[in-house]
Amino acid sequence: MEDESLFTLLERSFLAAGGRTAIRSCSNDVKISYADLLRSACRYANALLSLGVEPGDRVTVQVEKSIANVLLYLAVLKVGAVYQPLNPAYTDTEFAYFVGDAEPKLIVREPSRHLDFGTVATLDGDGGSLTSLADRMADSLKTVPRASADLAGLLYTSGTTGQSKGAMITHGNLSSNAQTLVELWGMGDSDVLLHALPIFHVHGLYVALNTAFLAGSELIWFDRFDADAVAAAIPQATLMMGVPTFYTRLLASRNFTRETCRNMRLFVSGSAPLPAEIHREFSAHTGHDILERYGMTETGMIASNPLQGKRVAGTVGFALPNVSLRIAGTQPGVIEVKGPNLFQGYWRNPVKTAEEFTTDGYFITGDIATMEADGRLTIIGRVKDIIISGGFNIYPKEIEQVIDAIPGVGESAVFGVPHPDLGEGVIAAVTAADALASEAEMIAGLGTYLARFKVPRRIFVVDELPRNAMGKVQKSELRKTCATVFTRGR
Ligand code: MCA
Ligand code: AMP
Repeated sequence: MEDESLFTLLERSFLAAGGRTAIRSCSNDVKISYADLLRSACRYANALLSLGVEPGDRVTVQVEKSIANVLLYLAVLKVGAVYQPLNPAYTDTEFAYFVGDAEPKLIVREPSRHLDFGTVATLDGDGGSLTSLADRMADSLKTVPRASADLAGLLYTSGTTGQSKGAMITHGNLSSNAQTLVELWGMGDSDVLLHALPIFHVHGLYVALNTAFLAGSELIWFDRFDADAVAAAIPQATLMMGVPTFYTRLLASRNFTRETCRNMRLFVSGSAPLPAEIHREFSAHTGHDILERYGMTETGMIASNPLQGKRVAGTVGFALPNVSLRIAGTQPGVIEVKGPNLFQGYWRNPVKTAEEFTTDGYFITGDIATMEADGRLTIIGRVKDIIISGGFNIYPKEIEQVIDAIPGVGESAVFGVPHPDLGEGVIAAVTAADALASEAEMIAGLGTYLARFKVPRRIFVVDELPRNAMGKVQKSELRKTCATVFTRGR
């Protein structure tokens, strides 16, 4: 079998880069060369083998961002297992669902979390049982060969039902998308990528890490995004990838000037719509036109503004070279895509998988767009009921189910409204069937079950939810009523 493992592809560039710096952390003093990255990844891979992890096994990882986490990611690829990253903000209730669904061979969590979920190793920035084990292992290992269609990742994403589904992502998906983006964005070994995104989602994990590693670029590493700290490091960077909130916050940072960006080659934005006014303000402030691109967990990257040529504010550019993209029916319509970037379907969920594909094999994105004659795409909305807040997707249905279980609540509607920092902020409207706790108490209570970023920042009690003639709740009406909740006084 020809080896089509993503690790094998990346290893070639690790070997070529040798002693050059792979990652330099600004969050602590760690600096690691490509040669050391490879050796350490082998140690973690040997540790996984010693814990009984076999090809195809899921490894569930819920830890804070760290370089050790990167080593673990690479190790999972190397042994042919399936990497399942989870947001550390998820509560134990949320975590239990993912573990129950993915049935991992190994769970890796922070030492401070509950560890009674099966075979668990611990990992955090300072070490943990997995690091101790890896330290005792050999620093070489033959990569387990993989076929293009073999799974490399299981990334959970939700739908309108509110139930999260695991998107099965293959080695072929990741290799093709990374190669395409490196080429498209002109990435190379002289690039220095400022990395401040979380690495439990496609953007920070696959788009940023895989491309930088493939190109042999250096990474300037932040465990989390802090606008002032990032602005202070930008003069050392040539490239940055971020969600729109990064750019809004950088513009508000006093440290961020045109001079700060003197060595920068490219700013990339994605995961949520970049407001056209932020794009323009950023251009005026720095002289750089942010390159906006568009993608999904299920598809990797789909479209991008050009490196050379006009980057138009409010548009996501053109389909990537090997991605076939069309608008269903008349314009504006839903974007459908096909290509080597397309996932294999939802984990153990053939019914849901079938629903999301057309009969001729296109994936139905749920994003509504218009396409110009030259192929330029402008996303104008979504048919799916999701909120994107600071680049995190939030599924109203999931939250409504938890709110409806609060004593005294009749029914609820969760929706997003404009938020100056996060793009959209989460709001709930509830009816009272009985005596209700205060807004603050309800918000605090929801945090027991739901990750804090999902919890509505405001909960309004209403007499009844607006409905159309079919009895469907009119969230557009609620959005209109609450449109200025977060922007008032700006
Ligand atoms: C944190 N909080 C949030 C968010 N992040 N609330 C709503 N939306 C958020 N995104 C809440 C916390 O729960 C906490 O609430 C309070 O804000 C402060 O938390 P902190 O961690 O200090 O927040 P922060 O550091 O300011 O984080 C904001 C952030 C971060 C930097 C925008 O959310 C972030 O890095 N977002 C990137 C998301 C991302 O990578 N998306 C890619 C998805 P409390 O005070 O109540 O406890 S991949 C994707 O979409 C596709 C494939 C694509 O195209 O890329
Ligand atoms: P996720 O489920 O986290 O993969 O999020 C994918 C969704 O994020 C897409 O279906 C879009 O709705 C949205 N998205 C990603 N990039 C952009 C963008 N540049 N503009 C508008 N929406 C985007």
